[in-house]
Amino acid sequence: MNTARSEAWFARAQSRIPGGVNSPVRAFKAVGGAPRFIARGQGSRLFDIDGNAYIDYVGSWGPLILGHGHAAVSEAVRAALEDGTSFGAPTEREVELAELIAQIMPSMEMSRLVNSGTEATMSALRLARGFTGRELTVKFEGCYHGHVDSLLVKAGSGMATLGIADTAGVPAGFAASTIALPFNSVAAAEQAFQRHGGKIACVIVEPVAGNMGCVPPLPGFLEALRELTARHGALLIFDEVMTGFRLGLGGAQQRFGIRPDLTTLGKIIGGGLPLAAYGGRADVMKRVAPLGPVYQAGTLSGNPLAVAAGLAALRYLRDHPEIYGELERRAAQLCACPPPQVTVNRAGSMFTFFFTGRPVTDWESARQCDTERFARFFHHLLERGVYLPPSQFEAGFVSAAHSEEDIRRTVEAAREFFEAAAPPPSNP
Ligand code: KE4
Repeated sequence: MNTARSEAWFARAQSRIPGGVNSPVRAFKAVGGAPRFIARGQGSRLFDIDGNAYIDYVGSWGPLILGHGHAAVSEAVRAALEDGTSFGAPTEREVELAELIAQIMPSMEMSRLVNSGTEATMSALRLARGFTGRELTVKFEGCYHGHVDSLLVKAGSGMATLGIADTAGVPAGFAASTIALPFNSVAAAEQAFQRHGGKIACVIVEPVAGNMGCVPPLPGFLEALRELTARHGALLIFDEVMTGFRLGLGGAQQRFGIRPDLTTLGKIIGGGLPLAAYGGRADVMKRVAPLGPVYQAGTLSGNPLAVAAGLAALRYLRDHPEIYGELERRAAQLCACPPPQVTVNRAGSMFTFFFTGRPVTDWESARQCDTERFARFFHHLLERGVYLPPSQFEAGFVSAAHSEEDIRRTVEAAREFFEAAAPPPSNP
């Protein structure tokens, strides 16, 4: 496969962009080699600048559930562009989007639009602290909620101890306001509340984790978080930036029947343009400026082009509910019968092939994976025109544009890898 132009542009990019990319995971550091520079996307395909075509399971990291260049979204953006790009003033379609979100996710009685998932989670945390008057946050190891200072932490020495920064540049005090617990551990959550209960402002969780790879909640885990937060007067925040409109139109909260106090949304909500939101209980949201004392603002919040794209995408998903059954079928075909020493986790149309023979239920089990073997698998598929997320610890996504043939080709390429790598059968 010729990738000369991508390699040349990647080398050129290094002098002006850190690592040559505008988001770290895109640099292929976890799998090696040079990232592909993309010329365009269409349907389930990406096309790089060397003319290679790929079946795309990254989907811009989740937003493109309808596939690349969907007509409903493109036409909506083209029409909105005729009227201008940004006004810094309220527009009708922002109200229509807030109303549609409340219809789709009844827990989101009120919402505020922002530009990224990071902005959404950062704002939701500030609101939770402002509403409760408390300072501590509980999060879970392996869950990622954007590059919010206080959430870039790893667990302290023991269970339920205060966090320590997991990146340079975060003051110890910020990290110390966060308790990082093992995902899926009810016992750890109970212990944290026993120890810090009255000081915990909120628990923030990816209801299906996607940022350590795809790790669904064990039965009872989300229910326990709902009960614990209610009992102790803390807010439950579902970070549905990835799962919202992905696991079903109503996201994880619909799938698992849990009503969080606040929800953060991103990715699909913008139809591929920069748009995110946080929202939830009206009594909580009414503390947000200009109504209340919790400040949050944004120049391009509710941007007309992004909102037009998001409205078109969500309306299309609402009006074509059969899409979710199709996504389920395609993803199930892709993830059927994993080979030995591979654990496949899937929730709806998000999935991860973990290179381990053990179940993966939290970060501790995820990080045991053979990342070298994953990297070889990744490149084996890439060479055959199948583009998985370039990291063992990311979720892949099937879109409504992926065909039966796409899935068949992908399964065939994967099977070839596993058969080539399989030890010869022992003589009977
Ligand atoms: P953004 O700021 O990247 O829009 O959203 C942050 C975020 C918040 N919450 C969840 C559950 C998320 O998955 C994300 C971002 N996801 C990553 C993918 N693992 C974005 C890809 C990237 O960082 O380049």
